[in-house]
Amino acid sequence: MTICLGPLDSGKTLLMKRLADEEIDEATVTEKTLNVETYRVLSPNGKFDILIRECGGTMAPRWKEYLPNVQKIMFVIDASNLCQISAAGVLLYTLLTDPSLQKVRFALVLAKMDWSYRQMRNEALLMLQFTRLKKEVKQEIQVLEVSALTGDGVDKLKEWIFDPVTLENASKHN
Ligand SMILES: Nc1nc2c(ncn2[C@@H]2O[C@H](COP(=O)(O)OP(=O)(O)OP(=O)(O)O)[C@@H](O)[C@H]2O)c(=O)[nH]1
Ligand SMILES: [Mg+2]
Repeated sequence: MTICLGPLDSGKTLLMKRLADEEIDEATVTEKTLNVETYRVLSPNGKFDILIRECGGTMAPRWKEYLPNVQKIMFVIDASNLCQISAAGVLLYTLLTDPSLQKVRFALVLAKMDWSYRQMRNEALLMLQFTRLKKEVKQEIQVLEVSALTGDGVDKLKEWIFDPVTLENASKHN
């Protein structure tokens, strides 16, 4: 199972809608995810699909209930809102140090890149102390930049989600 987590308003729902091939434009509105929402995401070759769950930011204290059987975590951060970064860092660190998540693969998804200026990616990673964090934790963390609004970077994220090697390992575990 792949799960999509991240702080409040970081852009999870719009990104999940984009991954689920829903129509998205400037007028698309999202509701706060107060619970858990499941999305069906089609593989790039269109041959199969998987289900991905989004847990809303408001329920961060209860994320743990949804983590058994999770092989991949997409952790979504709003790259255009650096004020939120420290909260995001605390949530991410809590997940990375959780003993039951040591074998999980992480994608750190910098969302809303259409709103961010170029340098913001580096600033976001700096504020997360990402270089240091990566040395301290066992998990592989792939950094991906996306905009759910424009669709930029979404193909790369799909490649990560449907990476054949990790999917194979995941099916062995089940
Ligand atoms: N410009 C821009 N705005 C975005 C993008 N993704 C999300 N937003 C906006 O950011 C706000 C929050 O987006 P959501 O996707 O609902 O955020 P969320 O992470 O699901 O929030 P919770 O479910 O409350 O945790 C909405 O107003 C979205 O339209 C993006 O890629 N670009
Ligand atoms: Mg949501």
